[in-house]
Amino acid sequence: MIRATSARAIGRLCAPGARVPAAATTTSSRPLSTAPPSRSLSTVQVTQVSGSMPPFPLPPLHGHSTALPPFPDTSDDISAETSFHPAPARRAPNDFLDRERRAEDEIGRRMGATEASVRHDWTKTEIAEIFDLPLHELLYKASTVHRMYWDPSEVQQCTLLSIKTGGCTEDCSYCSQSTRHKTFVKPTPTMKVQEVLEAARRAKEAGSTRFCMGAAWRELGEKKNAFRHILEMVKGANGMGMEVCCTLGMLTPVQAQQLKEAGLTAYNHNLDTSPEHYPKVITTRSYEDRLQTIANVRDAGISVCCGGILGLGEDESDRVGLLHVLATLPEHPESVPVNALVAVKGTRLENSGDFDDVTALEMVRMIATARIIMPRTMVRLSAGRLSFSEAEQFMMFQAGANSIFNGDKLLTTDNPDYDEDMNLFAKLGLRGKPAHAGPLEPPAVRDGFVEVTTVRAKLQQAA
Ligand code: SAM
Ligand code: DTB
Ligand code: SF4
Repeated sequence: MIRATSARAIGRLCAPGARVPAAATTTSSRPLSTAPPSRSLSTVQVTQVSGSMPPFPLPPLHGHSTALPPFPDTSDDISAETSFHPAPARRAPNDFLDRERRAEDEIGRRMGATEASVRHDWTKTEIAEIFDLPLHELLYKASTVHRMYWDPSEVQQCTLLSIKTGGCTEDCSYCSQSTRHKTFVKPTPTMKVQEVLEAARRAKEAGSTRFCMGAAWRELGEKKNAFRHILEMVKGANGMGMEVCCTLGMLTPVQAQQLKEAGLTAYNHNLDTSPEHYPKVITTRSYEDRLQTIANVRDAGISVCCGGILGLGEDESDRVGLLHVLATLPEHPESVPVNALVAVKGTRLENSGDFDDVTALEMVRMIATARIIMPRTMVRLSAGRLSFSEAEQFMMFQAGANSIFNGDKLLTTDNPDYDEDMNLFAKLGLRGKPAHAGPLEPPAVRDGFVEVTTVRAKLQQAA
């Protein structure tokens, strides 16, 4: 099933390089296995689900592993009916850090021959070995890892609104909003609070659960008045029951804290590409500047949304380089947007004409690698969807993408119509993720197909 040359990459997805969580040195109060008998591996419900397929090659249970459900029942769990299974589905807590804490006892997961874990010590070579797998193996692997950590039928829908468009002093070579480029974008003043909240209400009615406000700024800086209004927007959209995200450029620690207090869920701040390629794309700020804002956001307890763009003239080693930076951050981002360059007329990249268009297969390779090395992260299929067919987008969902931007506009460029996306969801059997609800328990976990190895079980085995 796995090529001999790729066995090293596959076999090392979790231990021995796996980060041993803090819980390894402490005594966790979590029971070794909270699985009710019907969930344990020994009941093997394979025959029920596999139908005409050959028996699922479940390994015998060893002393160090247990089918531990990672979604313990708690008062903040939200139940939801699923269309495919009679039992009510359970959800993890919505807070990303809360989910991470609950999983701190976990070393890794296995389903069939596929192993995965949340690691922070990836080397570039290991990531490159995964990235370079034959596409059929990579897709199979990513799809399996996706099912070990997520319910693949659930896709988050986010809506973008540009609350301050154009006139940006940065020189990002791809951007329609930079003053260095003569594009169709006309600089406009910051939108009024009420206008923004009206847009949030419309987004909510259209089924979006995360509302993302973007501003064409290098940094929030000393824009005190605008910031006061933004805090009101965050509070207002949060009060409507939406998750709220902002992307306003660089932030100080104090500004991040104020946004957190106003109810901000996530902050988008992309690294765009590898540290090596970055100076060829942007010269007016450094990679280090971006990492500093990401740290400020993380320290304020806001979920980090950080990803990049394919099509900036980078080569594959830059794509691996970006993934390496993301996967070795102190915490994996809550979400990683993968954008395909929207080549806007008048921008430096549109004019260069040097680069080929990003293909769907390149997107699949990037998304699949992100899914495997950051299994608990939401991977967002972001800008560029208009240039991909439904079948191509389907491949991207199969590769592990579980979030999109919906609505017919991104910030300044077009996105598929809302109705088109709803048709696509219906055709693919996908459904939107509710707001303020954690991810659904993966059916593969619920049905006992995923073996979860925990620190406690390992310690017990050693005793
Ligand atoms: N000014 C803020 C900043 O740069 O962080 C926030 C807005 S900025 C437009 C948000 C992100 O959109 C960028 O970091 C970039 O990754 C992405 N983006 C911008 N223009 C794009 C384009 N033409 N194609 C694909 N992604 C783009
Ligand atoms: C992200 O990674 N992609 C979104 C969001 N974060 C802010 C932005 C895409 C912008 C595409 C170009 C435009 O519409 O101006
Ligand atoms: Fe400005 Fe952001 Fe566009 Fe760069 S990406 S020019 S910082 S709006």
